[in-house]
Amino acid sequence: MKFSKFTAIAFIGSIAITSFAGDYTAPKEIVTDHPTDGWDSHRPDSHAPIGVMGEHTHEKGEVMLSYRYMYMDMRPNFIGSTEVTPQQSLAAGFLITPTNMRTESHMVGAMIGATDDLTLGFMLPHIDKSMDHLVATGATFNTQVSGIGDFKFGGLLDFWEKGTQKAHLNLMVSAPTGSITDTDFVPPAGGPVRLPYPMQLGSGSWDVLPGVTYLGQQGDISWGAQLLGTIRLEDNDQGYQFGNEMTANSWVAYRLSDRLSTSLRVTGKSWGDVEGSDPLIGGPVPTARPDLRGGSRLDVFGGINYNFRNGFLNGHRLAVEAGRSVYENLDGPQLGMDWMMTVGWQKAF
Ligand SMILES: [Cu+2]
Repeated sequence: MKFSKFTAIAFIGSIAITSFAGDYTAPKEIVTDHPTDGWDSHRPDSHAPIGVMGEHTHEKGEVMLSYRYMYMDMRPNFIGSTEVTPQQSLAAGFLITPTNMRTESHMVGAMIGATDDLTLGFMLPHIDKSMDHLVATGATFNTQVSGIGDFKFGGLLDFWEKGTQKAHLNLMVSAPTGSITDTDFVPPAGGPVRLPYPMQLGSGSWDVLPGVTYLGQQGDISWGAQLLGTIRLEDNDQGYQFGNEMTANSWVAYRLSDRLSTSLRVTGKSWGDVEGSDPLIGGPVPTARPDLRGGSRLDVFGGINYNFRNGFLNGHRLAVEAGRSVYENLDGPQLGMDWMMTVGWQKAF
């Protein structure tokens, strides 16, 4: 997996080059076939970078389907804002430490314009997680889990529009459809045990995801900001709840043509420790400790949106975004986020 990040960069680069090549003969000035005085929903950057969710709304009667592939690579461990080696993580009082975690997610989504001001949204992920460990004896082992995550649904409510700027409220809910009782074979335990908190697929609780999103366009530039919370409404049936979360996204995008835009995004995220505990989650490993789950971090992403404007794929959108963490402060030892990417397809009908 060592050269995966270069694979990602190469992938983005090749999309960019292909797209630039495709647009090379286009006239210098951007000619849009959708002239509008207000918000232009047809430009490539009228959708935020693909790693942002719930960032645009639809007009009454519009339906949009989407698919996102997400990959996240987490390493190394942090104690506070200091990176630590696996040996230093063990020295903090553990017999086992995680060394790397990889999360893959396939997410299908639908959006429906119920009225001109209310868009309904639905998202269901399928998640694969894999975690590598080092034991104090020098042995290593891996655990894996795979399945459906939490189903998210709700509404996006437009409440403000002025010229080419607008804002909406995010009013989503997360249902506990992801498992929180997954097990895998753990060699030091000599058998299958319940996997620790970060390896479970869902929160186990009903959560609300309130937020507010602001968007603007001017000339070839567009920008946006979004504040999103995750509030756990209850303890799950295993006796705990994950920490509440707060995410602040801000981005700017540049429209290179009627089809192609590039973006830069900065995201700050903060999340709490696990409250309560699952009596079946244990072992001398930091991931089993409810008080070593919280943290905050700052991520920076670069992205590309591409809007097919003719031919067989007319109206389809493809987008890719990749980034890495530039600052982390974790209750640790806890694995930090090294890099992640999202590739997405969207089509409105
Ligand atoms: Cu949409």
